[in-house]
Amino acid sequence: MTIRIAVIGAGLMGADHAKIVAEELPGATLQLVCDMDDQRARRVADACGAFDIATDPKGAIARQDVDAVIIASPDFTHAPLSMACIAVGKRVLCEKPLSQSSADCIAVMETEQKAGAKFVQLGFMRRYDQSYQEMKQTLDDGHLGRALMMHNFHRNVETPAADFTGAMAITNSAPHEFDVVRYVLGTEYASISAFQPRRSDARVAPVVMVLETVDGQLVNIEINNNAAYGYDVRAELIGERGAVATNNVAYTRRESALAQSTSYDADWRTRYYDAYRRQNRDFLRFVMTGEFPMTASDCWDGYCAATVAEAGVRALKEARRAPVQMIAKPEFYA
Ligand code: ISE
Repeated sequence: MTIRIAVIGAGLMGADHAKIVAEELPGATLQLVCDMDDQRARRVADACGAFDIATDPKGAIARQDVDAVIIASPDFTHAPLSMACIAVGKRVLCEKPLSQSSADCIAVMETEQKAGAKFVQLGFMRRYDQSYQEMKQTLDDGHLGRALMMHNFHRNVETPAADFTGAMAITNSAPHEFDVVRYVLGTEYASISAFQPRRSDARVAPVVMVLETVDGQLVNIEINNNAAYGYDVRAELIGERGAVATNNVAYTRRESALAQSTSYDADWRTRYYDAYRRQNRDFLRFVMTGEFPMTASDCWDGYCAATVAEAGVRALKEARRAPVQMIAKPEFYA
C-alpha cells in the first residue's frame, strides 16, 4: 500500500518535505504540492516528480486521492489547516508552531478530542536529533543524577525578514527550545523572564530567556537570529553528578595557514537533516498504523510551546518575570 501525501506550502520547508517524501520515504508517494502561487507549486512539483499541483489548501486536503498531509505553509495557517485535516479524518504532519496563539491550540485540541483519535503530529524535529536523544537517554539512565540546569544557544546566520523582532524570536525560533527542553527534562515551565542586549545597528538583538521549571530547575535560552557566523545550536544539561552537552557534527576538519577549522551549517535543513528524515518516517508509520509515535510532539506539546511563548513575549515587553499558566492536561494527551 502506498500512502499518497499532499504537501501544503512550497516555500523553504515545503520544498524540503516534498523532496523527502519523493526520494526518501519508501511507502509514500508525493501526490500533490499545493501553494497559493501556482508557479511555485509547479516548480517544486516538477523538481520532485509530484503527480499534481493545487492552489486551494482545503480542497487539496479533501481530495480523494490524498491519504495524508504535510503542512508547511505560513504559521497562521497551521491551526485551521490541521483542523481541516481532522475534519476529513486525515493524519497530518504540521510544521511548528501549531499556532502562535494558545487559544487556537486549544481549539485544535478540542477538535481532535471530538474526533476521538490523534491526527496531528507536530514538526518539532529536534526530538529526533541524535544529540538530544543521547542527552535524554543519559539523564534517564541516571548518569547525571537530578537535573539542575540546561543552557541552550540558538544562533541563525541572519533573520529571514528585515522586520523580524525580539517577540518573533520568541514565537518563531524559541519554540524549538521550549519543546526540546520539556522533552529532555520531562517537566513543564513555571515562569519566564526575557532580556535583550543593545546592538549597534537596527537588526534584531539576541533574546536571552531564563525559565524556571515546576520542578525547580533553571533553563536559559539564547536566541540570536543575527549571529552572522553560522547556524549554531547547542545545549548543555547539568545534573548533580555530571553534565552532558550536544556536539555540532562536522564531517571534515581543515588545516591551513597555521590554523585548524571546521564549518558551520548555513541553516537547520542540513544541521537537522537526519532528524527531519526520522521524523517523516515516523509520520508515515503513524499514518499506516494509527499509532501516535512515542518521540513526536502532539497538539498538547504545541499548546505548551505557544503558552510559554506568549508568556515570554509578555515578559520581554513588560520587563518582568511572567508566570506560565497552562490549562490542565486533558486525559486524552496523557
Ligand atoms: C526557524 O524559524 C525554524 O523554524 C527552524 O526550524 C529553526 O531551526 C530556526 O533556527 C528557526 O529560526
